[in-house]
Amino acid sequence: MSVISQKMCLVGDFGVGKTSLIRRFVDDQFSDEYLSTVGVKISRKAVEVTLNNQTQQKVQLLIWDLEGHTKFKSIAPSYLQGAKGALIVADVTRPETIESLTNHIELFTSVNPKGAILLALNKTDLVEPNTIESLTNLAEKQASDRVFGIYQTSAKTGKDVDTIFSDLVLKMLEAR
Ligand SMILES: Nc1nc2c(ncn2[C@@H]2O[C@H](COP(=O)(O)OP(=O)(O)OP(=O)(O)O)[C@@H](O)[C@H]2O)c(=O)[nH]1
Ligand SMILES: [Mg+2]
Repeated sequence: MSVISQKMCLVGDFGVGKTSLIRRFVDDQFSDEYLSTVGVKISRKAVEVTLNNQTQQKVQLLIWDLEGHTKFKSIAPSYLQGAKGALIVADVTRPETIESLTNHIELFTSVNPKGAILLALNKTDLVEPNTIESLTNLAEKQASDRVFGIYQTSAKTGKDVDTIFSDLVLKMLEAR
């Protein structure tokens, strides 16, 4: 079976849980400690997915963990180049991180017009279900047609973490 190499990026405001989602997916670990990412860190993971026509495909994922965006510092567009997909992350305990989803979506799409985007509303272990619901509605308003789904995740409990990565990989392969 041939192996395809695919690049994806994790994008979002600082502290929303980008590094934690990757750590949960790649190592199945979580830490409450906050070590802010400086620049970019690339992780690798081999996954196998089932395509629409039922064939198995091996994928070598290159997961680019980008440092959080702030009002004063936006991420370098060159980091996004060549990515077939992005996981754009917000933090349900900080609604302002949901409001900045639009900027992240626009930046990623300007570099990769055909790239697939998944929105992850993270840290759902910390808030009530009705709060999550109203924030999901807010996120829906930010979504463009490149966004194929909005997921509610927790890097702490592992909720939907494998799902966001595998669903994004499938969309990235479709867009090829
Ligand atoms: N309770 C809870 N805490 C989380 C979750 N995800 C991340 N955190 C915590 O939030 C803080 C920031 O997480 P990071 O993964 O470092 O966030 P980041 O988006 O990579 O941050 P930058 O690299 O600074 O952009 C850490 O203290 C994590 O332990 C989650 O799903 N639930
Ligand atoms: Mg980080």
